[in-house]
Amino acid sequence: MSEPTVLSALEAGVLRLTLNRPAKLNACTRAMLAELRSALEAAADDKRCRVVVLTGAGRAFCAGQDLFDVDVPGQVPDAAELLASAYNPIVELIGSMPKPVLAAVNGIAAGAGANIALACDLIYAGRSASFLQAFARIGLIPDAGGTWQLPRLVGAARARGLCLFAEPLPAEKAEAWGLIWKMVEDDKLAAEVEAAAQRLASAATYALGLTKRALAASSTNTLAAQLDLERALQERAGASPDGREGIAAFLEKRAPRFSGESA
Ligand code: T3D
Repeated sequence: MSEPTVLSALEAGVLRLTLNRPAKLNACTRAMLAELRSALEAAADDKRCRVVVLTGAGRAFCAGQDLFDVDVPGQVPDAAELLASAYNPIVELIGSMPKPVLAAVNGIAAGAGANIALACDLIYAGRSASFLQAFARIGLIPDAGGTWQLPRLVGAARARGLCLFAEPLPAEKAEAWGLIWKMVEDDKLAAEVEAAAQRLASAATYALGLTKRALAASSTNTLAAQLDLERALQERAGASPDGREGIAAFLEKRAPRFSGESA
């Protein structure tokens, strides 16, 4: 049997998903996208999983769509179908995942690979990593949410430059521009992400999921609508076991023991 193109390991609340085609810089085949999608779907419903970490095997995070993975040699794939059936659901699953999703960008993240990383809640990158909106190089437009994420993360001017010039943005500059949460030295990346994942795996998972929802809604809501949404979500967080535990622990001057359970 061939090796899975997505490695999956769940330990102490942390699900690690590793894109696993290192010789091809983890370029996405349809098989890999299907494995990633089903792993994310399972993670969303799995109470044992409280954090997801997505990374790549070898020297790259992901080089985007595997440009050799075509049904008919010499023909371009049906991009609309590929996006609708594979990339878009993955980006939406990451966004709607009721728990944090961390990207550990261990090398280049190109094309849709960059934009899958940008869909994650917290993006850590090694110093040698870079982010490349490669699409213009091959006559395509940025997809997998790139045109939505980039202006919001780095502003319109930088988004245009990244997309139109299609040059790699080094991790250090990505951090300075606010594209990612943190750049760390390459040899510290795994440990840094592990520590963050463990910390989040013992946090109030339900409230973190609701926080993701509130932040996502803010880009289209009015202030009044957002205040309403915060009120509704806070009611649910406050009534949840972790909401009660958090306040009890504060009053009792002890560390909280969060279960991650929903209301
Ligand atoms: O119609 C649609 O497809 C719609 C969907 C679009 C979504 C997309 O993601 S489009 C964008 C696709 N990605 C790219 O255009 C990036 C292509 N890759 C590169 O430009 C370069 O590989 C990198 C800049 C990422 C890294 O360069 P370098 O010099 O470090 O590595 P390399 O030598 O180019 O690549 C190493 C191997 O990985 C090589 O294989 P080989 O020759 O050793 O057998 C190369 O062919 C393979 N590889 C890298 N990227 C891809 C790939 N193979 C297939 N597809 C790739 N995207």
